[in-house]
Amino acid sequence: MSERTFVMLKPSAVERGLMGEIISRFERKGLRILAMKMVRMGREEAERLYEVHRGKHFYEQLVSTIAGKRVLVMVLEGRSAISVVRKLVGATDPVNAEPGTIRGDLGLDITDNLVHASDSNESYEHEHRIFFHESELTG
Ligand code: FUP
Repeated sequence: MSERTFVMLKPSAVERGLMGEIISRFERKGLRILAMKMVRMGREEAERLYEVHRGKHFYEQLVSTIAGKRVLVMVLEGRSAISVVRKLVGATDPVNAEPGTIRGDLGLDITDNLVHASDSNESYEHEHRIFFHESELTG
């Protein structure tokens, strides 16, 4: 069943010039890029994106790592897109991420681990609305 997921390339991916490499992995897998834009992440948007982690020991660092920086946000579509993208991205901690995954091949830092990807349809619904209007996803 075709599904949509929200993906954000974090500041390190933008600054290190890894956007093309990462996007091409999604494209080669067969996922369709429905919408994509570069934005400067506001503090409030960052807090909304990481709402579920509020109160955790790494929350403040997580928010300040992306707030005020350029990120690339996108909506991808395809068969089981949510789980497929998370497999391509790899384990949260790049130290444990398998070679062949984005974090396994390209990352080392746990907080700025290159990519954020929705972990459920509920997360997708919450996350994509922070950055996209419904009109940007149609047609
Ligand atoms: P993931 O879904 O793989 O991005 O990972 P989580 O939702 O568990 O974590 C969200 C973000 O918090 C990740 F980008 C990494 C960061 N994080 C830390 O910085 N320290 C931790 O101990 C756990 C997660």
